[in-house]
Formats: sequence, C-alpha cells, structure tokens
Amino acid sequence: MRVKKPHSADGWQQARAEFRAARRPLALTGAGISVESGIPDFRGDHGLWRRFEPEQYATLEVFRREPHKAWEMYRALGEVLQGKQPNPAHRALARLEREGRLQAVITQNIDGLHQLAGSRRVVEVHGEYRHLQCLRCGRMRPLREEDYAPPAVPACHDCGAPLKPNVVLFGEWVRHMDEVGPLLESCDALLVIGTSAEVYPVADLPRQVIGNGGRVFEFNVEETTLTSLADYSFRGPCGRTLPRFVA
Ligand code: BV8
Ligand code: ZN
Repeated sequence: MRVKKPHSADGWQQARAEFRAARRPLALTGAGISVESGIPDFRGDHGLWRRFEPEQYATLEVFRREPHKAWEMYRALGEVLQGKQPNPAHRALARLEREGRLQAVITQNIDGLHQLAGSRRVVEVHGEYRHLQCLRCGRMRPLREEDYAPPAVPACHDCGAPLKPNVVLFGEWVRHMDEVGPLLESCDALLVIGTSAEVYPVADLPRQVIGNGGRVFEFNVEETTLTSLADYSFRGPCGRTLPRFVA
C-alpha cells in the first residue's frame, strides 16, 4: 500500500517535505473544494444530482432533444453559484502559486472560485458557467440576468439556435487537454482535492502521474478510488487540511 495516512505530526512533516521537493507540482480539484463555500457537490447526499440525475439533465443529448428540460438544471445550478466566495482551500492554492510552489490548478469546477481567490493559471477542463455558447455557429456571449428567467431557453442572437452554458456536458469533449497533457507529463507531485474521481477522462489524470513516478496527495472527507493509489491521503474538510498542509 502506498498510502501513508499522516495522522502523526511527522507524517504531515514528511508529506510537506516531499511536496516541497517537487519541481513540477500541480493541483487537480473537484466539487468538494467548493463545498465549504456553500456549493453542494454532485454526489454527496444533498448533492445537486439528487434532484437532477446527470444522465437525465447534464448530457449533450438531452440538451439537443429537450433544451427546456436541460435549462431547468442549468438555472438551478446558476442560482446555487450566484454570489459564492472562495474558502481557505482555494486561497491556500493561490498562495502556493504566488510562492512559486504550484504551476497550475486543473479544475473540474465551473464556479470560478479559484480565479476569485487569486489563482492565475486555472485550467477549466469542464468549462465555466459565466458564458453561453451556440453549438450551431460557435458564438459565445456572457451570461445575463434574464437568461435565468424561466421558462425561456436563450436563443443565439446570430442564428437563433438554443444556447447552452459554456460547460462540458456528458458526451462533450473535455477542454484544454492539449494544455493538460504536457503539464501532466512532467508533473512530479499532484494535489488531488475534493474529487470523487469518477468522471472520465479527468479521473485518469492522477493515475497518469503515478504511472510517471509522481507523488499523489489526496485531500477528501471520504475514501475514493484514488485513496489506495495515493502516497498521502488527508482525511477531513479541505478548508482545514489544505491550509494546514500549505502552512
Ligand atoms: C467525454 C458539467 C468524450 C458542468 C460535468 C471513459 C473515457 C471518456 C468518457 C467516458 C469514459 N467513461 C464514461 C465516459 C462518459 C462520461 C463519464 O465519465 N461518465 C461517468 C459518470 C462514468 N464522460 C464524459 O462524457 C466526458 N466527456 O469524455 O467526451 C466523448 C465525446 C463524444 C462522445 C462520447 C464521449 C465529459 C465529462 C464532463 C461532464 N460534465 N459537469 C457541471 O455541471 O459542473 S461532470 C461533473 O462531475 C462536474 O464537472 C464535477 O466536477 C465532475 C466530477 O465530480 P467531482 O468534482 O468529483 O464532484 P463529486 O460530487 O463527484 O465529488 C466531490 C468529492 O468531494 C467527493 O469525493 C466528496 O467526498 C468530496 N468532498 C465533499 N466535501 C469536501 C470534500 N473533500 C474535501 N473537503 C470537503 N469539504
Ligand atoms: Zn448561433
């Protein structure tokens, strides 16, 4: 088992020393890093997807067939995201980057909280919710207040097709993998924070780092499929464990 659960103080020291020695450290984050900012995660019991089955709502197929139905979920998600602020976990990553101890944050989140916390290099592999995109003519425009007025489906100004949020739905290609590839190739230490590692192909990234001999440091409130592969697994809310690790 590669997992050293740093319960003891020296376990934390050892983990910090290993991370400090890394030359190309990266962070990979999921919905769990934003839970302490008041944004429920997807698979937790109060998760958004208890109300909206992902296969029902967050798929390209449903958007094309029944845009009104898809927009029910988009609206619910948008309301949850309004006005939310970064928490100490987001700020800990921004500090690492400022101190030259983190190259980039690769995030599955669409909430923009990493950028709000001051992170500069953020790769949003599942898109972001502040813009709407037209799949027919490619036009992109900022999200507007009235886009949330039910039951309308916002239409493209240029070609009239229904617009979707600029997020990656199931069945759509994830973004920026051309940038993520080289980052992962050279990564020798990956912080994996607040993700169930169930959604592909992003869930493969930590396994790629391990395959290249890199170290994986997991921060999660529960065990995941990565826990047994990780070098370190910090159990607890990352709003507490990550600032402690970074200190
Ligand atoms: C694609 C959209 C190719 C916006 C999302 C193999 C290869 C390729 C594809 C597949 C494959 N196998 C299956 C697929 C299809 C599919 C897939 O992976 N399905 C899964 C369900 C099996 N993948 C795709 O469709 C992807 N596209 O591969 O394209 C293609 C092209 C054409 C035709 C066919 C295929 C697209 C995937 C992206 C989908 N869009 N979101 C939005 O609504 O956000 S996914 C959604 O899940 C979010 O992006 C979310 O970030 C992501 C992952 O979830 P997590 O972030 O991990 O969140 P989760 O709730 O699951 O977990 C939270 C964790 O935090 C938990 O572990 C919890 O314990 C922890 N936690 C909670 N609180 C805290 C905490 N930890 C620390 N502190 C706390 N306080
Ligand atoms: Zn259009």
